[in-house]
Order: sequence, then C-alpha cells, then structure tokens
Amino acid sequence: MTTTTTPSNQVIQDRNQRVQWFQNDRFGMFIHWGLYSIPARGEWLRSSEQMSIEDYQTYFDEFDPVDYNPREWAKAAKKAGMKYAVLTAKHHDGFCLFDSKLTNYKSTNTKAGRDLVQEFLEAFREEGLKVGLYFSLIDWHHEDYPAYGDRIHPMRGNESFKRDPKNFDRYLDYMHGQVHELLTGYGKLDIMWFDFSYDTMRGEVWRATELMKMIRELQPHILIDNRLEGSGESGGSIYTSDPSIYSGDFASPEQIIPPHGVVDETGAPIPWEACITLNNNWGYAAADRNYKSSTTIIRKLVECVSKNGNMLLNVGPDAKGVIPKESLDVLEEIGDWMSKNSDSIYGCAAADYPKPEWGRYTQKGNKLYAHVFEESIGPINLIGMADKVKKARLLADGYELFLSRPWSAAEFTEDAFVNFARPEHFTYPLPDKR
Ligand code: FHN
Repeated sequence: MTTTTTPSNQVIQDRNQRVQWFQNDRFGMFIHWGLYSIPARGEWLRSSEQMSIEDYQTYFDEFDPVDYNPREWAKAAKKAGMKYAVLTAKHHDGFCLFDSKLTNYKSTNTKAGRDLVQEFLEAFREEGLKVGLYFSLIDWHHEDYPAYGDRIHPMRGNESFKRDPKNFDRYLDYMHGQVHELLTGYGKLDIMWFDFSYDTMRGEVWRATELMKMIRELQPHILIDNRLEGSGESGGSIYTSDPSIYSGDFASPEQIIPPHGVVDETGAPIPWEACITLNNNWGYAAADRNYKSSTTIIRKLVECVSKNGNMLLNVGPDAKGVIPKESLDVLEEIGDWMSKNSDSIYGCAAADYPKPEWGRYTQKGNKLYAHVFEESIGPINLIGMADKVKKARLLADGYELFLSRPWSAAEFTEDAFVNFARPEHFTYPLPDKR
C-alpha cells in the first residue's frame, strides 16, 4: 500500500512550469506499434494466447514494415488538431523499436533494419509536434523479469512464462540503461510515458527515485506520467510514497474520463490526460472494426478540457506501418471540427460556471465556450448567465448570436464564443436583426 505524501511547494511550482505547453495543447496522438501488429489481435496476445517465446519469435523474424512513413502519420495527427504524439518505444513484449545497445531484440535487427523511434521523432518534430515515448516497465522477453507463478506478474497462468527471475536488479539496470539511451541518444523528448505499475511492482521496486533523478538531470523539462507508481485507474495517485521525489507530472486515467477531473490529496486540480482507443484495442486488431465516431471523440475531448484534462487518442498501425483507414477517417472528421473550433480547446480549461444541461463549457481567460451537444427544440437556456456574458458568436464562422430574452436574459458581460459541436444539429432560430 503506498501512502501519498504532499509534495513541497517547489515541486508543485516546478511541475506547473513544465506542464504549461501540455495544458495548452490538450490533444495528442498515442501510437501502439510493434511485432504484435503482425498477428493483429492486440498488443497483449503473447500473454492472452499463452504464446511461447519460440512462437512469438516468428513475428520478429518476419517484421518488415515496408510502408512505414512516419511523416504521413505526423501529417494525419497535425491535420486532426493533435499537438503532440507518444510512440511505444518498447511495449511489454520487450521488443525495442529503437537501436538499443543493450539487447538484440530490436527493430534494427529485423528485416526492417531501421531505428523506427528515430524516424518517428524526426518526422513529428518536422511537422511541429511535440514528441514523447512510451516505455514499458514490464518486459516479458527479459530473462530476469519476474514471470509466471509470481503473484506480482500480470502474466499469471501463462505456462510458457514459467521461470524464476534470476536477478531482478540486473533487469532494473537494463531497464534504467534503456531509458538512459532514449534520453541521451534521441534529442529533446517532451514526454516519458511509463507503463505500468501493479500489485507490489511500483515506486521503489522500479528504483523510481534513482530513475526519476536520472531523467530530471538528463532532460529537466521532460514530462513523466504517473505510472512509476500508478496505473490506468481513474487518475490514480501521482505522488510517490517517497517524500523526496514526485513520481509524475500528470495522471493517466485510461479509457475513462474521471467524473470530476483529477485532484491531489489537498483537493487541488492536477494535470491529467485520458488515454483512449479509437476502437477497442491499443495495438492493431484487424477484426476490431468497432470505431468510435468523430462526434463521440469530439465530445469526449471537450469533456476532458472542461475538467482541466487532456486526451491522448490512440492509433494502432498495421504490420506494414500503415494507420488503418477507419482511424484516418475519424481523425479527418475531428480535424474538420478542430479547424473551426480549436479555440475552444487549446489553452482552455474548466469554466467558472456549472455544467449546463445542454452540453459543456470550456473557458480561456474571459472567453466562455458553450459546446451545445443536445439538439435544441428552441432557444438555449443560459440560465444564470444573464449578468455575465455580453456577446456571443458562432465559433465556426463568427456570426453573431442574439441572446435576447427569453433565450438567455440580458447582456453578456464577457465575450462568449458559443461553439456548437454540430451546427447542423442545431435548430437555433436566430431572431431578426435588432
Ligand atoms: O497493458 C497496457 C496496454 O497494453 C496499453 O499499453 C495501455 C495504454 O495505456 N496501458 C497498459 C494497460 O493499462
């Protein structure tokens, strides 16, 4: 059981300084890609299908993403309105998409013969996006990682993993060494996205104090998620049991948007980012064609921002390195909406007003953005806003919305940029010009 310790004011100030760009940008791309894209049944299949190392080796021998062009990925992310991206440098299977000197289990030793991380970083930086790397704390391939039979391993029940961890400290030296490689050999990184702590495997079991110290010394500006101590629960704690360090800059709720955002133990809001899949899988899953609509994603993005959070939206490229068309189609529609409405996302946060029944508010300074989600059978009822807002414009094209009685009561005292998620759904009968 970890006990949380309230960090010092200096720790909080340093964190608030680091996360400024993050809380401005709000919207990023998550990319799960690796050997598991070949079987195309999700990134956990080695575990869930109880594969032996020999069976899984087939994918290493085959891996050759001939159509990998990360510049195309970067353009798709940028067009969707995403401002940063996080790629799996190494997932739980231990396969490294980068040229690690500490293992042979890496992309440069496959038919690809390429440092896929290096190319990703270059391409996304060229498109002006910030870049982060996902790094798995769990490693099913490394002989010293505790496996089957040990209650602390999520590979429970997988006979092929039956082995005794010879030397877990040796594994930690390897894991820390790879983080060092990424932080010294690939230029300025903006996010280290660790994944994930569980049972007793958290905090100092990973030698988190030592790892955090190294990271902060090598790249002081870099953001670190909370999973050296937490996992994908609703926010999770982002404070370690060790008062001398602070295990992360943001909480990382997974496939959920916490009802009230994420706060620390004093009740103060903390930075957070919901990671969400487009279908139901992180890694490419050919049979999973159940993609969320752009309207759903837009409304969830607005919800995140309305609760002081970010969204990291996942794509799972296929074995050849191509993002599925269904994903690209949804990203394109999101981009259409963002091209007109991103003012209500970037740099915005929770509003000073309670959530209206017809949608959500986001706010930036004295600008309030009303996201109208429910089809209205008549005027929007801006109850309680009468003395607050002096004018309203439709964000998409700037036309003036008259908020005369009985719709909204009187003048608005602040600029109100009314932002309809889907104007065509909106039956807002504008009055004749006064
Ligand atoms: O086990 C991983 C999973 O494969 C995926 O990477 C997600 C993304 O946040 N993280 C872990 C599950 O919480």
